[in-house]
Amino acid sequence: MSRIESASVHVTAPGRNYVLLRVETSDGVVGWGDATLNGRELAVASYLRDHVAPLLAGLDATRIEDTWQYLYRGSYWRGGPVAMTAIAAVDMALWDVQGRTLGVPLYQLLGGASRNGCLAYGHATGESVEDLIASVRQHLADGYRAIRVQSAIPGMRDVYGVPRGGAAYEPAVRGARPTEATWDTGAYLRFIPAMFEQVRDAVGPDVPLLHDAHHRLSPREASQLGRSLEPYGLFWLEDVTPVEDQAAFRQIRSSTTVPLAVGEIFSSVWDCKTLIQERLIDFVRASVTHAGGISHMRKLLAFAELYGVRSGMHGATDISPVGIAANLHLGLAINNFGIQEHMPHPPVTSDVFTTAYTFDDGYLRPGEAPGLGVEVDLDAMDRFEYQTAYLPVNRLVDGTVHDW
Ligand code: EZ4
Ligand code: CO
Repeated sequence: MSRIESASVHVTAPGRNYVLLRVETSDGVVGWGDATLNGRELAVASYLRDHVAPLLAGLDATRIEDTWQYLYRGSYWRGGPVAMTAIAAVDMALWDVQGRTLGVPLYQLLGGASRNGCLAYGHATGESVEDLIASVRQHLADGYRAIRVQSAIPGMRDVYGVPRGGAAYEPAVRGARPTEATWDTGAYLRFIPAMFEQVRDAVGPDVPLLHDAHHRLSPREASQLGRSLEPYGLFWLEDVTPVEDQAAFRQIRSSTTVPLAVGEIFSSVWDCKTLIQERLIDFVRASVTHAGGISHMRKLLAFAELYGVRSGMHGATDISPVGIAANLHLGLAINNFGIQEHMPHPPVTSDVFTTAYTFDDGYLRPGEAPGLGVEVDLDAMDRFEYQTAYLPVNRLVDGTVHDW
């Protein structure tokens, strides 16, 4: 029997902060799990280092479900992003070990491929609509078959998802405190329909376009935005309102037919049970890294399949290549895959991570390497020290704290 010999936590920062769990078995097989929770990285590192890793040594490495239940039910304090990200890392690492032990890519253990590749969407941004349209065209030239569009908004200093000076967008900012953004809902609601009109005019009706409202609207405002965007045939409108109150989506759903995606901050199926069961959304954005690993995401997406809700897993740069690989193996295997967010990591990331997954012709593919198919360079990790970094805090024009 293969036992867990050791479990160690690694914090590194090639381009941005990452937390990784490394599991090694008595047979000398190594598996990796992603434990990165943007802006709260060290809380998960401590949860793993202080409370989980010591419990893993000696367990049967093949008992993945049992270990998941042991950590979830066994902690008594179940759920929440910190615990569920920690459990996800253990789960991913054990599935990685299992795939490597058997010499098969993980998707083969999840039922095999259900498609040729995972349709990916890229992020087009612009400080003006003209720049945004140029960015959409560039993405099309790069092979993307679906594109998220975010642009600066006249009168607003900084807008979610839009970097200054054409730099690549990275949500977290290094520094001792979060940066502060200013938000004006009225200006946003007036501008976005006009933006979509111009983008659609420029690129034609066929390109699937997405947009992220990033939790800033009330249910009524979300309904208004959804309606105003119906003529432009969006693939999805994301995170229109904060989602602690799942019932709020009943109001939005009954007011607009725009396809809705939500859930990059979900920790488990309990955060979206009503949304799925009442068909209040079209895509669920939960990811393997933040929602309990492969074992839990499989159940969440199997439940979603019953109600015609498809996957749209979070894939921003704060999910490490290990977590992205996990999303891809699962996405390839399930029937109700929808789309995968693709925000390529900067080149420096590959100093630490070597991935078997590829992006080609608009599709991400997990590759055929055993397990998750991501190699992590232990020595290289030490060259990139953790630096405090936070997601921005958002305030209204009068200074009131708002949702970011
Ligand atoms: O806010 O990755 O759709 N993608 C997003 C991202 C998330 C960050 C959070 O860590 O909304 O920008
Ligand atoms: Co988002």
